[in-house]
Amino acid sequence: MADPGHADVRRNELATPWGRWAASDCSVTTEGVGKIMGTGSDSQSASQFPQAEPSLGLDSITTLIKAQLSVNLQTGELSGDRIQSTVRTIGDLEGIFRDEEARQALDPSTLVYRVQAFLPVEEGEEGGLFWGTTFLEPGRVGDEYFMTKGHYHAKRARGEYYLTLQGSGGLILMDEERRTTCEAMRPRTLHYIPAHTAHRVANTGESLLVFLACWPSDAGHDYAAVARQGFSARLRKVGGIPTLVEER
Ligand code: S6P
Ligand code: ZN
Repeated sequence: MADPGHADVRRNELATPWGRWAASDCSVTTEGVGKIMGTGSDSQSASQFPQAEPSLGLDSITTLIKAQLSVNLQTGELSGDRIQSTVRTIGDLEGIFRDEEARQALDPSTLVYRVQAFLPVEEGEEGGLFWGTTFLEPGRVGDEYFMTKGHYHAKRARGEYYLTLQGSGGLILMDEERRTTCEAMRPRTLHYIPAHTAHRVANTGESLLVFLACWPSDAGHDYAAVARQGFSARLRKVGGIPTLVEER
């Protein structure tokens, strides 16, 4: 079974326009955080970074800041204060998929994804960080996988991290020159979304795709730019295989 305490950083699976990231392959541990927060009786002082112990089970992490957040690391579910929930159904996603007729043929109440976002400071405030979980259902509209709307950050000079918990999918990235690439998502892949980059996720599997995200509180979301022109490529099922197909 997957060790929930480690997150792999692998950007060498698919080509990216950001050469400096292509060679990285390292890991981030969350076990130290769990140990400090979880037991309370640990003899190590907070200033010592605890050694990772692969045997240590970690089900959730909890913040110590004023607004409380708990993250269930098995399911991705957030609980605590200041959590905002958003739901997107097939009926909400007009103009997002390539095959609008196929979208209209589906029940508009079909759930495509929901997002929980922990907003410990006001949206737009400089210097804070938001944390969220996206739960993206499996399914297709025509040959295109269920996916998020996709956005640039309103402040273009803002990046983001995604960490996959469950399922499989593709993180579709498009820079401001409209060059689109895709990174494979699977449990424990960590994805760095550079500034100035539109991002959306497609679920290419048969089960729920769950990923965590962390982004600056003043980033904002620009959906309009994506709605106007879309991405320059779409993730479609071609010959049974998820394929990034350029738009003509
Ligand atoms: C926020 C972050 C995610 C998305 C979520 C839904 O910056 O990228 O939390 O909001 O995955 O996607 P979208 O494109 O509908 O906001
Ligand atoms: Zn974002």
